[in-house]
Amino acid sequence: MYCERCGQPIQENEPVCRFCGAQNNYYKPPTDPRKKKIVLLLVIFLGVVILTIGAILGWNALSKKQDKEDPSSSSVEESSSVPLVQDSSSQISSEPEKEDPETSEVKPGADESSAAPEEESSQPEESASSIGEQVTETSDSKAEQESESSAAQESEEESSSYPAIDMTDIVSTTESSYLKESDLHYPASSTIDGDPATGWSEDVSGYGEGEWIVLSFDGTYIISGLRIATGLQTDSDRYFNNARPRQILLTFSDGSEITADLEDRMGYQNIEFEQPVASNNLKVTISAVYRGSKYEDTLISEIELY
Ligand SMILES: [Ca+2]
Repeated sequence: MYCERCGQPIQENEPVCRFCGAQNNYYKPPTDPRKKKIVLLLVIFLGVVILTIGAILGWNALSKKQDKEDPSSSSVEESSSVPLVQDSSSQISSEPEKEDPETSEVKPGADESSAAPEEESSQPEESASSIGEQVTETSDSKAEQESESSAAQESEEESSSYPAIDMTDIVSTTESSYLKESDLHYPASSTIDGDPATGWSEDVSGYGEGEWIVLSFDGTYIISGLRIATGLQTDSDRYFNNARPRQILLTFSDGSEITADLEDRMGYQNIEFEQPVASNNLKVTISAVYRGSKYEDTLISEIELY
């Protein structure tokens, strides 16, 4: 470009001709670089805002379209409010010992369905199948509980259908060993003869821990407890001269066991069971003894079942 007055070459950003001082009619002031930067940032910001709005609108439109196309997504939300699912989580929490890795996943799954409904509707098929599994597991655990409770009921009915034990129901006795001294015998049958002056004495070396007697019945009866007279209760001298059981193990025909600790005194001691037991025999084993001051023979004079 040239000066209109003197014809010398001039630049666009020169306000006047540097040769003649005439005004440059084509003068364009240089743009501020800071303004350029601000404009650029504004453009970028606006672009980001427009893109974000567009993405949100597009996502909502897509979600609505899928909702209309697939009715199962709405049934998922309904399923999540089905009481069965809530039942399953409460049942699980009330029975921690039954909890296994599969059922323990039920609770978090139910939480997710209520906390993130949008995510669920975007994956309707997967969510629906997981709800289906929950319902199936719930019905399984309910069936288990029902069968358990019915088994417990049957067991109770079975127990209550047997009569209470009476001493006349004992038809035979056996023992692991018994003492015979000339004409004096100390068999297990002496524990049920109603005479405290006679009794069963084991006949092994030592104090007879592990020796036992069995009282057999003519059927199955309910035993609620027993009264026992330990040692030989003829008199105080014979009582303390011989050994007395300090602890006995009671074993029933179903294999269940009760351990009973005994006092070291003459007379009857009462052992009442926490739960009555149905059995067709009773095994009494010497677990521990109070030592005799003269002899190593451990005796039981009387046992009464009730
Ligand atoms: Ca006796």
